[in-house]
Amino acid sequence: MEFIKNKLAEVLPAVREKRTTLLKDKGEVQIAGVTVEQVIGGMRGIPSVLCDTSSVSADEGLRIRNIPIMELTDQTPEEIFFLLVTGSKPNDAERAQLKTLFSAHAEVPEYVINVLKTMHKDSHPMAMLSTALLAMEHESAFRQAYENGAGKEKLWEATLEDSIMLLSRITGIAAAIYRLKFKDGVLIQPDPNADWSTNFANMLGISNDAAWMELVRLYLVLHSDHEGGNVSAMTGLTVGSALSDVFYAVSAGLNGLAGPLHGLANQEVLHFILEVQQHFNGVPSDEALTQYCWDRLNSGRVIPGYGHGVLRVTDPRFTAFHKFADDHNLTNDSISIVKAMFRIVPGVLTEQGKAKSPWPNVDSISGSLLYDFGMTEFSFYTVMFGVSRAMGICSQILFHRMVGSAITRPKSLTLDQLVAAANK
Ligand code: CMX
Repeated sequence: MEFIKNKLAEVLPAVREKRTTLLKDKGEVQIAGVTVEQVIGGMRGIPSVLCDTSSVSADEGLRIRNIPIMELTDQTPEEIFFLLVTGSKPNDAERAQLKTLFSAHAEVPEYVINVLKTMHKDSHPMAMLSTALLAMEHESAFRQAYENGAGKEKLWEATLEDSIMLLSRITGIAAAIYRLKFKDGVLIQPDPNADWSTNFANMLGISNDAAWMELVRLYLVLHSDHEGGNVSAMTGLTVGSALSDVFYAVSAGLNGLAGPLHGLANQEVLHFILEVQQHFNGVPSDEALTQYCWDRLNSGRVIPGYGHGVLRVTDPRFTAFHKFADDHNLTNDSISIVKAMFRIVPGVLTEQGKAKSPWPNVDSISGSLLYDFGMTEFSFYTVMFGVSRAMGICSQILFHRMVGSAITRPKSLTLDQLVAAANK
């Protein structure tokens, strides 16, 4: 980890200087106004969160450190983590050291496995993941450093140490959840010499197929970060801004990811697809699927996997997964239904006229790929998302520790105060 610490120490002065100068010289400049609709509508679109790791535009989608995600689909997740935290791609020497950054310390302590084993059999896999992270909080180097009186300038170092420990273990924790809840409970030990995603794919114990390894790698890359305003990142950042350590913060962020309008949508999509498959005893005609979607909308439910708070085009992460399905000739019913949905849902949502974006997001396809390789337990899908998203939340918190951000504290209004402000 020293090589990342050194790299961050190298970039730190310039980042701090940029932020301090901006604050000093332009702190009073107004960059946006806020409408009543935005206050009522989930703060949608208010530019108010600082996030250097990635950005999401309406017309293109995700860029990590200003590189379009479609140009990063061949990377390993460790390389993506390096890019997220340092702002540049690793050189050859750094890439060699990154290879086992997480796997070398991947073993999950026995007490964490015991916590998972004592949870109720009906606990959702996301509740198990979040609990396991919280259970490790007492090991936080950040908490220790803070209690020992480390100054604000130095706290990022312990945040990096915590982040690497959390990420090293999270794949083993996720695999343990999968094997305890859905398989025979026998855990597969990590190989300290394998890279992070290969290890994760192995520990799940689903397949040794090279394409499965490739899918898990791609999955961890595509879900890693999605700027700072989404529910999971924003929650993690808010908790972290109180100088809570990353075990508290990532656990909290994942609790937000577990909602059906956010990361749980991938579970909802598979549920929907299997419902369709069962209802029609296979893949329906486009006409029949169109009617099925209208019936769902008319009963007041959303079409999961479609629409987005920021994106107004097809999510490039959907495109990357779609390409994976094509490249690997995946043609089972669930993939065929995903493709049929892509043909018809944008038209249906446009005709309905409510959703600001009728296009698919990443969740509309990710689960079907996992399903195709034999991971049929779809309540686990958001855990796969969460393992990857932990990288983004940790990186964003690390950035804020590096520049010494303030505690998050927006102002709330009562409904009457809002009415009064609107009528001024
Ligand atoms: N199906 C049906 N209606 C939809 C819709 C969809 N897929 N997407 C949006 N709408 C509706 C909204 O429910 C809202 O209706 P009301 O005015 O009755 O409340 C209206 O269209 C306007 O919403 P919007 O401004 O377009 O979307 P929001 O920014 O409020 O919400 C999101 C974004 C993602 C929550 C919404 O598109 C949605 O519910 N999609 C389905 C769930 C989903 O796929 N979530 C995953 C997103 C990606 C992720 O975070 O993982």
